[in-house]
Amino acid sequence: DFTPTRDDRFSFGFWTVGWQGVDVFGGAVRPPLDPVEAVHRLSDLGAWGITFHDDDVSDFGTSTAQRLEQLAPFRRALEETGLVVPMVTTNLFSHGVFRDGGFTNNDRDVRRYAISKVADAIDLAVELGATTFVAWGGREGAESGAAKDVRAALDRYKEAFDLLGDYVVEQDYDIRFAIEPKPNEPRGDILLPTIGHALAFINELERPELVGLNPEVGHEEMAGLNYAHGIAQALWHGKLFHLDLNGQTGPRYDQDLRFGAGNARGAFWTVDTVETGGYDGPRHFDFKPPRTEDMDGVWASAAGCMRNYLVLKEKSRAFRADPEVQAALEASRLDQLATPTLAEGEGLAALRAEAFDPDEAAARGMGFEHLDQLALEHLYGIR
Ligand code: GLT
Ligand code: MN
Ligand code: MN
Repeated sequence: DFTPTRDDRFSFGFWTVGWQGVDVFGGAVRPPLDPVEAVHRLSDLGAWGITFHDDDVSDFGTSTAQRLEQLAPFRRALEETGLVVPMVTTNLFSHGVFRDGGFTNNDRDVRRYAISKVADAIDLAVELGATTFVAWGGREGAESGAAKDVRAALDRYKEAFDLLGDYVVEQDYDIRFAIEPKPNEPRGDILLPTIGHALAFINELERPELVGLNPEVGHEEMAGLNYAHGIAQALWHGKLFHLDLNGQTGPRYDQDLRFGAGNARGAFWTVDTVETGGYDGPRHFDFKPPRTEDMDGVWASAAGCMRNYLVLKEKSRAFRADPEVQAALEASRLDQLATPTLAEGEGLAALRAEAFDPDEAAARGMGFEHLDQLALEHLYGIR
């Protein structure tokens, strides 16, 4: 069956099940959720971990010492259930002080405050055993052209990560940063809008080895991009440190549907890539149970994320194990793609001396339609 266990390493942001349904057009529709209850409910559903922002679990502006004191019941719940905290992040977007962002705010005093807030949250993260620190720069951006000098803002963005990278090395902390791209919302245009932009940015940092990605399904799809391809490239660069799984239906506002809803075909290839591509981090869900739901609906939505993942994992396994699929993969020459273009010891001269008939090659079909039909039949449940 598709019952999650700890071995599946499913984790949830506290802000997901804790979201009260506040949106641009209306206020809260659900009561506040106690983090202690979240731990117990998620544990009962079969989750393995819970993640949070500094301000999710204690008030904005609280010192790390006070936060740790306030977190005592939460930590007791973790001990009772065995749930872990694999990732922690900072809220640099809710308070009005971050109206123009944190690390790239035009105001220098705000940037200095933002960096120190993140340093505090890193201390807290390490104290709770987290090894990944997510950085979603949702307010780093602009609505208009002259408002932001993008090159200066990227200098400041780099300055912040360089400083915080030095900090974790000096403290000998076992934690890495994972940047979460998003193209827009809440800003008109957000800096580091996609996986590709963020990868290029990381290569300009002083300690690139400490910084990777936390790509979210919906955020890449908002930009019209293929999430499975995006995380495959991040894996190729050794940069898939963490991920945010959820659902989205094409380029529109950030829907944060439960995983498997929205673009179901995309979800199939996402799971296939996560399971076969060498990713070994948490399967982390970042969704928002729709505002239509009461708390029963919230837990149904959370359970659905995990169940859909496990269903798609089984479908991916069955697809890969199907002899007809294996024959179709070979007919589509996936094995050739995996073979280097040059043989050992060969150089360009060998290629140039080769007799090749382009017309013969041009007559070959690739067989992808048959291959994809098999994939869809597995997804549709008839194979
Ligand atoms: C916020 C955002 C998410 C980010 C979270 C981490 S908070 O809910 O919409 O995509 O992952 O800061
Ligand atoms: Mn996210
Ligand atoms: Mn989102």
